[in-house]
Amino acid sequence: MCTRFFGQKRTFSKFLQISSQVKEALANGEGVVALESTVITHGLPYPHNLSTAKSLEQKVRSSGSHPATIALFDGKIHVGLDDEKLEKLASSKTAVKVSTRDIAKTLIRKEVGGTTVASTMKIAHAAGISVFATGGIGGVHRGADQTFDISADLQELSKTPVCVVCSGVKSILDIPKTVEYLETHSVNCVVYGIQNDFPSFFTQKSGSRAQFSTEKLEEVVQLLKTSKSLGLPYGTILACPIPEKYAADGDVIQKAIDQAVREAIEQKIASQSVTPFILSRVNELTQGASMKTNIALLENNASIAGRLATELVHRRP
Ligand code: PSU
Repeated sequence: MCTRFFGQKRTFSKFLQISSQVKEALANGEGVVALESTVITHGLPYPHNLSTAKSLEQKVRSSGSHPATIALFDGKIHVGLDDEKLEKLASSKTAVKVSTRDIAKTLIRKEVGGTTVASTMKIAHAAGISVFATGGIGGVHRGADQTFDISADLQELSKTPVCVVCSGVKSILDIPKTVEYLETHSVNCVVYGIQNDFPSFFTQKSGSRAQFSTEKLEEVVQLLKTSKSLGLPYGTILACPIPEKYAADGDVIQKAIDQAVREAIEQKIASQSVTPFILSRVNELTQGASMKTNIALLENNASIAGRLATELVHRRP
C-alpha cells in the first residue's frame, strides 16, 4: 500500500468498495483512470448516458489503462462499476448529484449518487488513482460577485493532487475568473496542444491563457512527478481542446448557450441545478448537436487520460 495515501485511505476504507479489476491494476502498478458519474446521472439522457459510460471505459482500455468509474450506491463508495451497476446508475430516476460535501449525506441515506469532479477527485485520491477524465469542470459562475456561486470543483483542485483531463469549462461560466481562481490556488493548468489558450468546452479557445501548453504527454508526466516529489498538494488540469472536426458546430452551440443562460436567469434557476438545466436546454436548442459534440470530447479526453496514466506508471521520475 502506498503510504502517501494511507491517511486518506484509512478514513475512506470503511466505505470504499474497489472492484477486483481496479484493485489488481493498482497492485500491479498499471495505469488506472478515474471517470466521474454526474455526466451519467445528470449530464446525458438515458440511454445515451449508458452507451457513453461504456464507450469511455473502452477508450481508456484501448489506450492501455484500466477505467474506474466512481459512484455511490447502498451506503458505499464504488470505484470500478460492472455492467449491472452502470445500468442501475444510468437508468436511476432518483440519483442525486454528489459533490464533496454531499458524500456523507448520500452514504447515510443510501442514495444512488453521481459524483462530480470534486468528489471524484477526492475519492480517486483515497483509492490511489492519480489520473481522472471528464468533459468539463465546474468553475466560477457568471455574476459570482453577487451570488458567490463557485463550484466546489475548484476548491478540490486546490487541495487534491489528481490530474483532471478535461476540455476546460463551458462559456456558461465566467472563464477569465475561473482561470484566475485556479492560478490563485496554485493549480497547475496546462493546455494539451500548440496554443496556450484555455479551451471552452465546445470551442477550442476562450481567449484566456493557461499556465503553459505542451504537445508532449511526457512533459505532463514530468510535471506531475515533480509536483509529487516537491510534496505539493495541488491538483493539475490537463485541458484538451475539442478535436477540430467537432469544433465546427461550436458557433451554433455558443448561441444556444447564450440563450440558455438568459433563460436560467429569467427562471431563477440556482446553485447545483444551473449546469444540468443549461446542458439539457442547449441540447434541445441544437437538436442534439451539442450532445454529439459533448460525447466526442469526452471520448477524446478518456483516450488521452488512458495514455497519460500508462506513461505515468511506466516512466521513471
Ligand atoms: N460541466 C459540464 N458538464 C457536467 C458538469 C460540468 O460541461 O456534467 C458537471 C461535472 O460533474 C462538474 C459539475 O463537476 O457539473 C459541477 O457542478 P457544480 O457547478 O454544481 O459544482
